Amino acid sequence: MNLAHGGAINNDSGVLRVSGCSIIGNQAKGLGRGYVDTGPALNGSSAAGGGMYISGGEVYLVRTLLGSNCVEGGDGGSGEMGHLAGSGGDALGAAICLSGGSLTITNCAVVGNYAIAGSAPVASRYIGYPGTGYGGGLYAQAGSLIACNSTLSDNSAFAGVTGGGGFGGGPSTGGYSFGGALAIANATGILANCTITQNGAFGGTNVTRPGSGFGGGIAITYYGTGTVSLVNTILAGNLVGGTNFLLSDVYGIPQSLGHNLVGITSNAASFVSSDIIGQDPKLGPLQYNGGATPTHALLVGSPAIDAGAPASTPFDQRDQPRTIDDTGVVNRNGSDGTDIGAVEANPFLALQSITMASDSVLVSFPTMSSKSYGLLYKSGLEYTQWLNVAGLQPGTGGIITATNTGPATTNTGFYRVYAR
Ligand SMILES: [Ca+2]
Ligand SMILES: [Ca+2]
Repeated sequence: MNLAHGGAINNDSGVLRVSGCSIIGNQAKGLGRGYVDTGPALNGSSAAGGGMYISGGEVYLVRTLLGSNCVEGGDGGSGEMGHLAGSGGDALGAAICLSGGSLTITNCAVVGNYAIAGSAPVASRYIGYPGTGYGGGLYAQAGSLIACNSTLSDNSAFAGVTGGGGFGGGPSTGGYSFGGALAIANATGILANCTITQNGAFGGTNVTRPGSGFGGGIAITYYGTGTVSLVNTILAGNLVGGTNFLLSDVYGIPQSLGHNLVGITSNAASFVSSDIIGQDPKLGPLQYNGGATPTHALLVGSPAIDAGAPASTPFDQRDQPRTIDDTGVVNRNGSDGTDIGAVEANPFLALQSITMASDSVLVSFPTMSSKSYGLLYKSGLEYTQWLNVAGLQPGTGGIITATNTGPATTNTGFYRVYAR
């Protein structure tokens, strides 16, 4: 098969625990084919798991960033007249391909990964078929997947392109792709308190018949028997592309365990009354908002705030406290004040950490996006004035850090933060 498996890690048995790591910029690439002047053309090979391939055992990822990994199917070759052109190889799971065993992801970010299926030759005489892209972030072919307090953002699944054939072969169709963030085939998936946004599934280009993308966020492939269950999860702002670019968050029918926020779905009936359908989750940009991995903070007015079910963990993706019941927001749909998604908004102003870096002092605190924050400092508690340092900084919805330059050489220092 010449199947390329696992750009960085390949796990087929045993227990693997990965904590506090970055799995970045790895690649699994299938073999591409060129011209064959006698006999049939050759197919490009498939590739699986740009960052990690799991065929068995138990894998636990904690506080780990999976970023900019790529899985790429090989291009099909062309051959002499009278033979079909070769087909492009499939691309299976840009960050991780799970084909057996179990994968548990906690407090992780799966961001900026891309699956690119192989192309059929552009100038072939007879039809070659482009490869299919599965899972711009994760592809769960088989086995069991659990993701909790994690962000899947900016991942893309691209189908193979084809130029079609001449001489009666006719133009074939551009390829298909499934699941910009996550594709599920025969696996069982459970997503709890995850944020899945800004992912895309894109069909392959073709002059006359472009392919299609299915499920910009999550796709449950039509030929599989897999299921995915969602609770307290944001699934919004994802895209599919082919002939047109459209917002599309889920393809197939997920199982709702309640309290999800889903943007665009053609299967709204599969959701339950505590789910929020068709609303903008009001997310901040992907960035470090405290913690080991990047997140999308909740902006003020987000319908995800205080709309979740009681959480299964006492912390969010950033290891910040959960649940925080915002006294200024009425709890929705029977929520206890837990937020939907990977991040718990914190409206209560308090210093979170004070650390020294060279001669400066770094002071961190939680913020809301509607306010600006200032830092006050004095070197002793008596007979000195509070000094304004670091200027006013806009809140982001996450943890921000103000820098007091210079005073780390003094023995004592006191800090207060204020909002306005
Ligand atoms: Ca809350
Ligand atoms: Ca509340």
